[in-house]
Amino acid sequence: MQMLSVDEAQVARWRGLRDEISRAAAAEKVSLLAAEATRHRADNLRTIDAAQQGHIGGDMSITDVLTTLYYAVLDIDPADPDADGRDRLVLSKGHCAAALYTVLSSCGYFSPSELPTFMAPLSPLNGHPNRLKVPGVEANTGPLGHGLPIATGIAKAAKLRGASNRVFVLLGDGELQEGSNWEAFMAASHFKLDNLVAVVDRNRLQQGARTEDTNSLDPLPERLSAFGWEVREIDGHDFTQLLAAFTPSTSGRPVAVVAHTIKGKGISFMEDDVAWHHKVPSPEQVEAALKELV
Ligand SMILES: Cc1ncc(C[n+]2csc(CCOP(=O)(O)OP(=O)(O)O)c2C)c(N)n1
Ligand SMILES: [Mg+2]
Repeated sequence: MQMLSVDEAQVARWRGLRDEISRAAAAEKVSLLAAEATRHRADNLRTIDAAQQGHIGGDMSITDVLTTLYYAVLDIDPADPDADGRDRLVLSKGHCAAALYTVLSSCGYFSPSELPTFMAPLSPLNGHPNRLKVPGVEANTGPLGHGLPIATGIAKAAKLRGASNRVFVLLGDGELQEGSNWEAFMAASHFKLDNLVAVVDRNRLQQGARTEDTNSLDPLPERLSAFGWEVREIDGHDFTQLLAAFTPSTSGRPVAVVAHTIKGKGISFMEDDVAWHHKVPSPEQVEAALKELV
């Protein structure tokens, strides 16, 4: 198996852009993040096109969340992916690995030139992320319902060590039908893990149907609040709201960000259509989508 290594030029670009975003006035911050997210959507689409496999709908719904975290929130160094005390992002909805790989490579954890190997035999860029193969990946995920329990453990370990890093976990909404999440919600509030942030990608679609027609989650904010979490409900495609939602806990409790999103966001014919959970676009559809994105 080939090994992935840091791409210094990409890291330099990431550092420059991240600095610019941190110094920019509010409106400029939003437009820099939006432009970067659009680039990520196009690269993600090309990755799925090269592989002829993937989960494009769920990738598009988390692109703005991931872009905000990696370009404006997480305390990380892509040139030193195992640094002690780094913030962590666990992608619990591991089927959306291509979205994570796109953003990690843009930060320079590895070269974006690796993206076309997504899901090819012997490529480390598997259909679901593996922390032993891909720098920047913090947990092996894919079987839904594991990321929050893992992130809860990482956050508890940080507390035990007196470390001040934060732990973020990105979950699907259909994924919340797995009971393991609710054990972790309970444990995290019991342990007062105010260093833990669970972002729910509330796109209201799961693999083959709407969440509310399958096993309803509403009233989701109230349920999370009843489990002892500080709940922040936002538009998950609004960068101003995303930046505000990722500020540290003010309550001493773990934070749940319910991010209302659109599956397929940014590609008009894919938006809010369950068919695009893991359908692969035709060459004509790729061309049409890229016209909307670039
Ligand atoms: C335990 C488990 N059961 C089933 C699957 C198959 N599966 C992959 S994605 C998915 C739907 C997930 O829906 P959601 O969490 O809402 O994700 P998104 O809408 O973001 O794609 C399912 C059932 C799985 N990966 N793990
Ligand atoms: Mg969903």
